[in-house]
Amino acid sequence: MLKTLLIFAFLCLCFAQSHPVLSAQAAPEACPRPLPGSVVTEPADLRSRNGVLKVELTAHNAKQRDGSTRYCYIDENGAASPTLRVNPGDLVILTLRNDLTDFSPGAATAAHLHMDAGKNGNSCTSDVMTRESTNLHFHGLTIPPVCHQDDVLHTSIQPGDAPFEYRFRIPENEPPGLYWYHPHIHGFTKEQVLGGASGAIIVEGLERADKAVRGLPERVLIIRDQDLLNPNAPPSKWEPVVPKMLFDRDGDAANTGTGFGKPAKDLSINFVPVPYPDYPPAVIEMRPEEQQLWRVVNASGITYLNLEILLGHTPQPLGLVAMDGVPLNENGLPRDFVDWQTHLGVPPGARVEFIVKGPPEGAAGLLVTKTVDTGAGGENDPNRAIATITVSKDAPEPPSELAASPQPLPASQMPWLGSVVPVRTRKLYFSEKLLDPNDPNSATEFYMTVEGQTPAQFDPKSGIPNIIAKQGTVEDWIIENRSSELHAFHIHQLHFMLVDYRGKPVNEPFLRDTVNVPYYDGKALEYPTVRLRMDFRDPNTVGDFVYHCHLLEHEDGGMMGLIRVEP
Ligand SMILES: [Cu+2]
Repeated sequence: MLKTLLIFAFLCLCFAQSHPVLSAQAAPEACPRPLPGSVVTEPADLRSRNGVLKVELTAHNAKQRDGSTRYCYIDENGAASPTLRVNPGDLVILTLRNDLTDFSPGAATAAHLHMDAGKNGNSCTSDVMTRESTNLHFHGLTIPPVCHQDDVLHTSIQPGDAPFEYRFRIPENEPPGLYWYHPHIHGFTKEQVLGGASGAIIVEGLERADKAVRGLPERVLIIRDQDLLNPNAPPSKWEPVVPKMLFDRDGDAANTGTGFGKPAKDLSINFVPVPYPDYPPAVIEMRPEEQQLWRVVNASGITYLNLEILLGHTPQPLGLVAMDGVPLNENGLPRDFVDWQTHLGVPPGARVEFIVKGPPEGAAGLLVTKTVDTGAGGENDPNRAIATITVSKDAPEPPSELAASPQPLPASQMPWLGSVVPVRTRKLYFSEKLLDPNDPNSATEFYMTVEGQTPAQFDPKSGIPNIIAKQGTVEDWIIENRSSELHAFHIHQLHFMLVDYRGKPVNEPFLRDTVNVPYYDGKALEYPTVRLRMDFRDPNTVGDFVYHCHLLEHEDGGMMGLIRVEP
């Protein structure tokens, strides 16, 4: 009898394997997500061993009943969007397999086109960028912009291509902190990132740079955005004002200027959705008055965050220690430096790492994002809850904890960026143009232009750099915003220092890789600007790479430029 059963089981297995329909039915749901109101859990941690982090990721997507498409990275153990934990000097060997499907109407034709176009089968030079192409950008890391490392200009992996190997070394001098990975296929980045294609990278050792975080339990929180689950719902009755619902030129809910109303996108925290209009908060469990390090990525496609933790109506102190992957005391501020704030603005793409103290026993906190004024042409980012912070003595601890008595990080060998004289100053500007100037609802073209050049949407095929810089130098870039909405300037491969904001010196004593450029209000005599000190000293910055707005519909729409750093 047993033998018969075994044979039967074997037959079933063979049958299932040769009949994709059957095996598909048995397959688990692709890109599953927690329900609204769920407890926030940490992504799985993948740690390097003996100086090597080996990981196999597959990019999946799945069409939902509501018409949206989810994207996810699944590793060889089945974990979704794992956190890659590396030390400076480690070798990363990451293979990426593309299992994406183009679910758009007319997809079959597009698929055939790409199979012809991508015939050379070389993911380094395929140049084919379609809805089902993918690749990876390692946001914030100073690694070379070349194929198999951090090239996004030509590297494109198609479904059916052999698994593609990324192989790079984390620089010995990479500052410890929070970085992230996401696809960067020109024209289709927004769709994949909104769908959930992103994950965290941690360069270990923040506790070596800043004593204040030693021994703290740490949490990785990835805040993503996605299309509204309830786009037609009226705002919740508790909202004090019901603003007029307008749409911006991208088709998203426009900035109402009230802090209320329909947001452009829903948010999620570690994939727990917090949908409009009631924003049922996710749940973060802590022990009473426990201190933790929260490492937050704004992995949104277009949503600005302005994070605050409320206890009752009182904003709680947030102890900022690192931004965009760089400790705030990188430039020699005290070894235990903490910048205590009550709210933290985080543009799309940026990261903040801060100390949080849990509410006292019997109380609950609320993690919220406060409204961000994105300008008359910007999207609506209203006030809304993200997660309640509940406390109990036996709340589970996060799986990772920073070392309690590490070797202090040696001081940086490089002179501080703020004290280096720039070799030149360049001016670049963000602008937008309606295709039909008489029709405010016509499509928008997005530009990022070097002053003196003709505004043009980024053309990945052109290969002609907009800027040529020399490795070993430092330059000042003035970024101007001639449009009526906020943009987030980001450059690959390097960090910069914010020198002036709106023409006023700020000389921030720390570094960023993503910064807000304030919008033009239509009245001021001059367009608003920021001045950035750009650091091309590292040999890893040699090559061709991009700078762009990190609001992904702007980036996909052409608000991007090409820089060549010559050796
Ligand atoms: Cu933008």
